[in-house]
Amino acid sequence: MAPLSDSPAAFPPVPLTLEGSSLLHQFFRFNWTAWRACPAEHRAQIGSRAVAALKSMERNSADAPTRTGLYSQLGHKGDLIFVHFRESFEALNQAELELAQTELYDFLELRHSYVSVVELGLYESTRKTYEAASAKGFATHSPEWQAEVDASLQRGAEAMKTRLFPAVPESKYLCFYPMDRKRGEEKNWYSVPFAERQRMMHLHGLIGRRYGDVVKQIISGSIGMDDWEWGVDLFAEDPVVFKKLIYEMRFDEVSAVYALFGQFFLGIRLPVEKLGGWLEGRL
Ligand code: 76R
Repeated sequence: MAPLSDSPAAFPPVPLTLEGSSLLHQFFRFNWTAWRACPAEHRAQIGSRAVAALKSMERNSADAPTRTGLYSQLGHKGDLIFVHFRESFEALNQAELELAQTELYDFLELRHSYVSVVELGLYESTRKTYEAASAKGFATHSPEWQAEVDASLQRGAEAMKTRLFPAVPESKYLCFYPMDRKRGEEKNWYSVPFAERQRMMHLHGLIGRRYGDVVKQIISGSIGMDDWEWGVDLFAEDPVVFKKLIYEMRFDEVSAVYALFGQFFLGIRLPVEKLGGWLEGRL
């Protein structure tokens, strides 16, 4: 069978994706002035109650995977970052509401947030999936064609379960930023033929893989959910690795020509049990 053309009728331009955990990033400024104005015994009580509440937010039980990561943030953009990974948007909103019930919340000023869902882009297998469905003689977007595609996605979701619903990595450093693919008059990612995008994403993956043992990357999609198209979470033991990886990627076509970036946020992992010390100025 001849390869499918890139014409939209034969081959949808959108790559298949698998979606997993719902993600909420919250960036807070801590009101140190109000905190210091609070009597010491009151502070101790608020702190220990917050630790108790946040512990169950961090993990379901002592040996369960981390589902909310707390970070001490560097710079003026904020002081505390909460990264919530949940199985649904309801559960995410529940975590948000629970946090708001703590007395500690009275000292937190929400400076920024980001809502997204873990996304695995399937540039490599999309073509095969579409071609296999068409090879059976099904017209693109017909119910039979859609059933083939859905079955393939179902198998993918099963195989990728742990990547779709990851724990928050325990790495010491977090780097988060949102990004878009360009939709300019001259350079528009969304009008580039599929095969060309697939080629570029393949090269992107090759660079990324060289950093695979020092960086854990979690890409989340946010089209229709927040102001940018993707959220990029990078986790590493050495923050310089973020700079090296992102610098190298700037020279890669898909970033050099098609990427637009939002604000960058950097945090140092703060296990909840250390929050009491943090509130007294100790990392
Ligand atoms: O998921 C995979 O491992 C498969 C290959 C792969 C995809 C599909 C991959 C690998 N990425 C994918 C998708 Mn990525 N990634 C970024 C950035 O700062 C920049 O210039 C770009 C920000 C980094 C640092 C990074 C790192 N990636 C995406 C997408 C979705 C695009 C789409 O679908 O059009 C975006 C926006 C994006 C951006 N990527 C990797 C990494 C790393 C380190 C890897 C290798 C992971 C590994 O193999 O362990």
